[in-house]
Amino acid sequence: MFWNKEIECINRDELEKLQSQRLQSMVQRIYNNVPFYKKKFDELGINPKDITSVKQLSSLPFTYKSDLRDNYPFGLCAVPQQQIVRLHASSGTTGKATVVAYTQNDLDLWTEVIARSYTMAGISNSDTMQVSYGYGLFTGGLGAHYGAEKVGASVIPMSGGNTKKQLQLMEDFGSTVLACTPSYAAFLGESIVSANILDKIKLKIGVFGAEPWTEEMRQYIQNTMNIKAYNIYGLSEIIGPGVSMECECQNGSHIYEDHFIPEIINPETGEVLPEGELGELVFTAITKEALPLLRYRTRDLCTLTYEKCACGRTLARMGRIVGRSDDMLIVRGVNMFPSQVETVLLELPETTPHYAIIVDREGNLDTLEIHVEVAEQYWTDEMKQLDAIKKKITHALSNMLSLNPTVKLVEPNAMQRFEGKAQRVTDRRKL
Ligand code: DLL
Repeated sequence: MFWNKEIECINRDELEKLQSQRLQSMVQRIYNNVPFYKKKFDELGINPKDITSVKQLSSLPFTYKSDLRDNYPFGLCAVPQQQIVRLHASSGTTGKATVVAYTQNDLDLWTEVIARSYTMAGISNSDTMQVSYGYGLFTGGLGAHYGAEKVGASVIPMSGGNTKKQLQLMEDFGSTVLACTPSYAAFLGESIVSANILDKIKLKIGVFGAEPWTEEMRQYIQNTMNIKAYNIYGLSEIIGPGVSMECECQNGSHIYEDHFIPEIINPETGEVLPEGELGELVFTAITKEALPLLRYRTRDLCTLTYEKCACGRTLARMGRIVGRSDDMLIVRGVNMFPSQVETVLLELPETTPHYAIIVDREGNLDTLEIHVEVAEQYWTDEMKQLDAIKKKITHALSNMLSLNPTVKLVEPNAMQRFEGKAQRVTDRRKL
């Protein structure tokens, strides 16, 4: 069993003590072993020996994704190459990949936090887990894989894609748990329904993450596949999936604070925000050996609460990621997030969760086009009926966004499906 009650229900004063000890030793380690951090500390006049409490965290410098890129590939590693046993990388839209390294202890830690996560969702050795995240440099596949083995589940290392085979093995092997991105889950769900095999599959739990998804998307997936869907969060730079996970209360995701210290900051000023305020999530990985990042700027926007959860856990909970500070679109001066579009569309029965947002510029004016796929049962050759649907969607989107988008209706199954992370926004203004 990986229900680590001693830690997950820990008294918060005790937790603070543990975090302080770990932070103290981490700060010393990065100062001694990573020239990048030594230089930063020296420039700021910080003596690592003076850092003895988590209360001092906000006085320490941030680490940015650009720091990893500038020190590509291994410049921020705190251990010699001989101790590194695994490398992963995440590719961004621009520039070089972000490389992350693991020692054996880091891999054990990763496996442990995923095992704790799966246990939180009620997954055990009685389950068969289909891992449909990509295996490879992306941390989704292998992360889920080792964690699932640790809880004793029978693991099917499917990787992403080949949807027909996914359904066949799901049926033949009796998969009870599905692990993939929410957008692929939505697609798999639709494929199960259209193949008319819902009564032949045994899925009961889904653990989905790697991209933002809304509560409406959760309902859509749960209803299509008749499962309970859980949110798992993480990022390669901190460890991969398993930085936080939802418990059965599904009221925020518990952060494994014994290893990853969260902060919410104002992304403009860097100032730490009070509990409950929306801002950028920052993590310090206090126990990682190969890549112990200090105050890493995730760019993910969410809230934090330290209130004890109804499940008994005292670990901080993060709200859903509402967007990334670099995902926010400013259209005609108005801030908008793709998740707002998803919320609106999934509340309307006429649409599917497959959509695209296209921002462009005509002259000096931004244009916003939203391509919306019509649900099969609402598609018709009657222009009048389609016009009414379009009007309804435009009205709902305009209300939510305070913008007047041009809505284009797309026929059922015509929008692109994604097997990994979905790419829904095209901003032609930047091209
Ligand atoms: O996506 C790790 C992961 C794999 C998490 C599988 C969960 C499941 P990266 O490729 O480095 O790592 O991307 C990290 O993905 O900063 C968020 O913007 C986004 N993200 C990950 N999980 C969630 C989630 C993996 N549950 C980036 N909700 C993060 C919203 C998420 N966004």
